[in-house]
Amino acid sequence: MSKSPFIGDTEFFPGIGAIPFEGPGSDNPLAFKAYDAGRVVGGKTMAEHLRFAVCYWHTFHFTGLDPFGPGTRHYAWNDGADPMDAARRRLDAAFEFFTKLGVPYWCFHDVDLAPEGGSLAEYEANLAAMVALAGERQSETGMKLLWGTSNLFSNPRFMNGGATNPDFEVVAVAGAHVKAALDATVALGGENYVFWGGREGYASLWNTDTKRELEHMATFLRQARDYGRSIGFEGTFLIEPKPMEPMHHQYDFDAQTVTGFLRHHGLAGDFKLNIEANHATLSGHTFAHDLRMSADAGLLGSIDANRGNAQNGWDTDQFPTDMNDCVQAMIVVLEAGGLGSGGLNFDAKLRRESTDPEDLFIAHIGGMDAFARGLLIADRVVNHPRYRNLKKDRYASFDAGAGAAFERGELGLAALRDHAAAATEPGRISGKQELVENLINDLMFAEL
Ligand code: XUL
Ligand code: CO
Repeated sequence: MSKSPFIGDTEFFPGIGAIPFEGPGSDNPLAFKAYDAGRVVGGKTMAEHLRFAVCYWHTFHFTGLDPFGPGTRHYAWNDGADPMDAARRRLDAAFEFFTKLGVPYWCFHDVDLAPEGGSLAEYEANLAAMVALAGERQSETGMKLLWGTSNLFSNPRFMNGGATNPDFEVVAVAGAHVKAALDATVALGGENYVFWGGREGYASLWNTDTKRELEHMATFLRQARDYGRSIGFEGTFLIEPKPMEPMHHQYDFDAQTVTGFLRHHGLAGDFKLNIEANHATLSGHTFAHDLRMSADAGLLGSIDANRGNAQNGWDTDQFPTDMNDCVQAMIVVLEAGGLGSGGLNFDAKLRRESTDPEDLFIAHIGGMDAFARGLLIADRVVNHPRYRNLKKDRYASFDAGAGAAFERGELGLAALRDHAAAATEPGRISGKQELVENLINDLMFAEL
């Protein structure tokens, strides 16, 4: 592993070194207070549990543009007229950032890494050149790729969708881009491949054949799976649900919708879910709800860690700092047996008003500490007898006798009727919600 404090010729984050773990007593904003990569929790290190990733798009492209004004941050790697030159400088800045922060993984879209250029051939050549360079940077630093993806939503040609575009010519370009992004992901040893269907949905039912578009989506995903497997991709394909924005309605609405779709089309297993906190809340659920539904289906693949703003209705992609969210999320992850080949990718961006170079570090440190604390607290919760027994005891009537026979599907309505007729009126059994809520607060604020 390279010992140099930065990669390439230029240091893009001067004055900031490797972020140390200083523990809860520290008030250094550029140190971890809770994330101690090697600390063992429940038999695995924090690094093994959390598998943090930095995303390329928000971190190295997004300078603060919003619908009311341009970006507010100056990123030196964007300087210069030649887009491939900027791409190479951005890559060096990214690997400097990853290694100083001390995350093991990164994630990218094809067009984050390399400019698209003016033709399909140029797009493929630019991407291949940047992938070769990224491969070198990975071997120099030990960084790994959590997932790759193709951006089928920014280029105006994709305004009506990629895989579900009503024009076959656009579907063909989408296929070419997914092929190139899969090639890139395999070349970089990516452990997963993500589909976020930003424009796979509709703006109006008046002009959309939803039945046909959903069939096209399934066919496209099947072809992507088959191509990926044919070039040696052994990782997990991930669908990232989101209900809306940019479209009025997106087909991958939420975890349960995607689970039903994958099962209906025989794709579950090859495909799992990448749950993003702010997408779950946009669909009217909590982050933990969509994680729980995915885990229950055996399809929890990975997480895009961020948070929304409870007072508005769009995707704000803020860094995750809400401890209730992080604790609940990590409880689901621990109960699911971990994230497998997935990880915690910070699909989060700085606020437009955060303009200091150190803010990128501070934001990620806060997110990593929040999930590290979440892990420590969740580990206590799932091992606490009062928590463990609550659900077990609540369903104990199905463990034996008639309840177990019902679960096996052996009791019809007539048999249920006879059982009820022979029994007395059921008693009221408290749900104990407040008891468990209090327990979680007690465990949250006990010493870590
Ligand atoms: C958009 C979003 C994407 C996906 C990858 O809301 O979350 O960045 O994670 O395309
Ligand atoms: Co995301």
